[in-house]
Amino acid sequence: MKNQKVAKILNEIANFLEIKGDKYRPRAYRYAARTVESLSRDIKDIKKQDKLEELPGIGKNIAQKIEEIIDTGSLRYLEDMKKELSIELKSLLAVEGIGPKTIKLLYDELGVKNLDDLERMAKRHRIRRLKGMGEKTEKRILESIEFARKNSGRNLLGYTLPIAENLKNELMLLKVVDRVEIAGSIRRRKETVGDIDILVTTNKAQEVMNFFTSMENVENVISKGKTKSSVILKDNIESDLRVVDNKLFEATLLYFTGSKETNIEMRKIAIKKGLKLNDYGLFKGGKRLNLNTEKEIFQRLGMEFIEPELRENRGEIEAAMEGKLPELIGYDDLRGDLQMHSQWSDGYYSIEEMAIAARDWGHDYIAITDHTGLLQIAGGMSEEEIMAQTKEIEQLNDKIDGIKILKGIEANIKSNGELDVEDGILKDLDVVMASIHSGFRQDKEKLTNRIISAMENENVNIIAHPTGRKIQERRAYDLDLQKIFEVSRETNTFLEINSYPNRLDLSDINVKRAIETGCKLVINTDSHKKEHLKYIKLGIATARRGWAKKGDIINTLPLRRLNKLFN
Ligand code: DGT
Ligand code: CA
Ligand code: CA
Ligand code: ZN
Repeated sequence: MKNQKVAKILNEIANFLEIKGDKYRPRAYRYAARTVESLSRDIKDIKKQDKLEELPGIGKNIAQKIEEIIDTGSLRYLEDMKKELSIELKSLLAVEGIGPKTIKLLYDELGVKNLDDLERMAKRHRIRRLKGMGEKTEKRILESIEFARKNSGRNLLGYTLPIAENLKNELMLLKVVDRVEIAGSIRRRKETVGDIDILVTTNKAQEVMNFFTSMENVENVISKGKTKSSVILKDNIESDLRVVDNKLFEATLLYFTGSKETNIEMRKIAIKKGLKLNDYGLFKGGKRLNLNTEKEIFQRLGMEFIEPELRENRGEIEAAMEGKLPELIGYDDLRGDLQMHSQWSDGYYSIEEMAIAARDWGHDYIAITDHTGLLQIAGGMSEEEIMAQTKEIEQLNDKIDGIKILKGIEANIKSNGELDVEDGILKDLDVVMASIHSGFRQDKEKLTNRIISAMENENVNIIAHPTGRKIQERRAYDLDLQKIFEVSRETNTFLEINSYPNRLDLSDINVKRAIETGCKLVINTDSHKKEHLKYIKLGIATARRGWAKKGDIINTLPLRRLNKLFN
């Protein structure tokens, strides 16, 4: 977490410097950020050993800034720059097609500081007149402002969950604390979350509040009360802590897990049964019923237990009333991971290192799916390299016990729908993934047909990150998804749930639609480092939020049956 945070701050400095018109330093900070991001060791340890300056791209000046970030959780230099410019960089960057250079132009020429300014200027057609902008760009900016508004201020689940779990662990260590649970959108595993909601039971509320508001990771205390406190963490996210009676714990947990919409529907059902539901439990005629678990409360309302991931008022209440909820895929049900990268393209580790890490994680099989020729920036492999890699994998399979490495590839779907690797090579591989990495802006029909052509290639097994969206960064390509789901089912080409924190692609809603169409899906991490293998949990969470059962996901199968499916 520390490494990521340091890298984030260094990148932010680069952005601000760029807006100030600095020519060279932005590049230096970005380079340093990349160095920190790709470290396999904790930056704190490197600092302790006084070896920061030995890292590539990190000189005395940047090393001092990193030390300040590690020591204090923030950086004076950046805070000053933020005050000086008062530009809402994060939300502006969330607008599609806008980078630091454009923000500088918009600020210098039109005084744009935030999304409202941007929208006003676009509507007045002031943007199209700027150098290098044009009518099309202006239109695209207007279209994606809503997207940016919706996203700014929210945090990726994948980066917030570990912070929340750390808080939970720290609170559990307190002797006076009995039970701790993360609630809210994190418990529901929503892809982005607004804050970290935590619930505890204790008979020493004051002591817990004192601890919570003075933890090392607290930047700012917003409020401190007997049963409720809120703080801003140094990770730049708010956390709310609520203390309840032991007996009320699960009733309150039910309420604080939400979603708000689900809560409202459940309250209506209670009313229909002559009961009242609130954050203290279920009441009849003013008297609290002695129901102390979520399960008991659901049961008394005539419903099946609804897993937190389903509580979004998307039909789960009706299904629970009718006893028709699916039995969701479990967090331990996967046997393998079919997308990851090695040093053969843009991964950080050798195939052997990835395989051993995956085995230790508990997988029975993995596929190594490096990029191919067209993707030069990601070190795409030539056909000779693909064949050489195949040999290496065969040797490793003889050498390493306890995991089977499948020979895979992530081929590019070219703008005409063909792949950038010959069929003669693809047919000898175990797993062929195809995906779009360029030409995102084609029209809906072209993009849809590109993916369909790839699915119709009999060598292709999986379409990776099918919609190309990046949360808070890039909208999905314009696709006729329903058609893609149908062809996926007919051709037995499996769509991926990519588990990477900013992808989660297919999304929960699209997973549900795909399954309703009869598609089978695959959950992969797209790991570029062994440290990414853990993101598989996010993919599983997305599958669960999309109502997926174990049988809907092909990598729950043992290898023999999986291979049959691919042939
Ligand atoms: P977030 O933080 O925006 O990602 O979403 P949540 O769902 O975590 O929302 P949050 O933190 O505002 O509140 C936590 C839970 O508390 C929410 O999921 C349901 C419950 N809650 C909050 N406000 C209301 C409300 O006005 N009515 C009802 N019925 N429940 C509420
Ligand atoms: Ca929340
Ligand atoms: Ca909250
Ligand atoms: Zn990819």
